[in-house]
Amino acid sequence: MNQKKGKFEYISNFLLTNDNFILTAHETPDGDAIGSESAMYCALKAIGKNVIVINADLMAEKYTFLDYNNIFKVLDESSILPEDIGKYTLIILDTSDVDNIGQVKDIILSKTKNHLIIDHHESKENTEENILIISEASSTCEILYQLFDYSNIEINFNIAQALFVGIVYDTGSFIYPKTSAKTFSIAHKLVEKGVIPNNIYGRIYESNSVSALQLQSKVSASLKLYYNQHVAVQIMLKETIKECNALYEEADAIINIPLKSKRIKVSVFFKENTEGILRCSMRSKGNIDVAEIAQFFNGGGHKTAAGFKSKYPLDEIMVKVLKMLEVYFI
Ligand SMILES: [Mn+2]
Repeated sequence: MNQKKGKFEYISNFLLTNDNFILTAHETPDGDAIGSESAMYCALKAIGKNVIVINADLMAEKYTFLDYNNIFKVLDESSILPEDIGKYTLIILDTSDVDNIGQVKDIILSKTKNHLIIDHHESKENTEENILIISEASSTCEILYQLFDYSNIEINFNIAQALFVGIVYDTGSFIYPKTSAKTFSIAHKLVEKGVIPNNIYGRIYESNSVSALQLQSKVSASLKLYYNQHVAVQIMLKETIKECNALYEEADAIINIPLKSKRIKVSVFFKENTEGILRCSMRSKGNIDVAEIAQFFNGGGHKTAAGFKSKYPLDEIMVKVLKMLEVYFI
């Protein structure tokens, strides 16, 4: 607890006493990643700081309402970085693994003065003051609320709305395992700031494109069941994304569908992005630790939600992952 307080103090003091910040988050940024960046941007601007937001990937259309000032940038060859980038601090949000920030690692992290990490994914014990990881927090947004509160940064409506999106997204609307009394108490305070939960629901869950619906239908058709119907496997190839004229990130919720069946204990989703890079995402119920499997393949996550980038071809990695799950079902 004291160590946590020490880190809040260090990071809070760091934010107040430094002037130039670049914010980033993990590749294919989700609701918590975008919510964290948006909230941190607004908070730092409110205390007079210079802030840039740059991600490796484009955000899904449904989150663009959180880009209040139209400042979110995607890093590419034509990106114009500040000449004095050596005076900036990179703040990495919602991942503690610098290999998850895509090109930002090589193009930005290597040039900035220093960096901070704020995250809630399981990770190795760390004592560095610039790394704040609270793995019991439901979301990075939940940590940011506490950090702003600690730093006496006023939570205005825009900050509240961004934080609420991150919390709703990462808790699956207040139902995933890390949803705690603290999560609800923070959500309560955000709603008091004017956030309308039903409005957020509509924006996050009722704003998908028709392409996303078609993609879901094709991916669902790939469903195969293993281990006496306890494990569901779905596959999305890059051709499928193209056929549907959809975006890679529009597939992010498909993994949750199989778990709606009582019998399914693990949902595995092998998905290629449009460049053909293969990722394996896993979700589980109860005591099945998919983070352990993800870590074995150099990925990470939480006990019931984890993933990794595969360096093996699809057929090979599928066999390996199923083999590792076998112990739970024999
Ligand atoms: Mn998160």
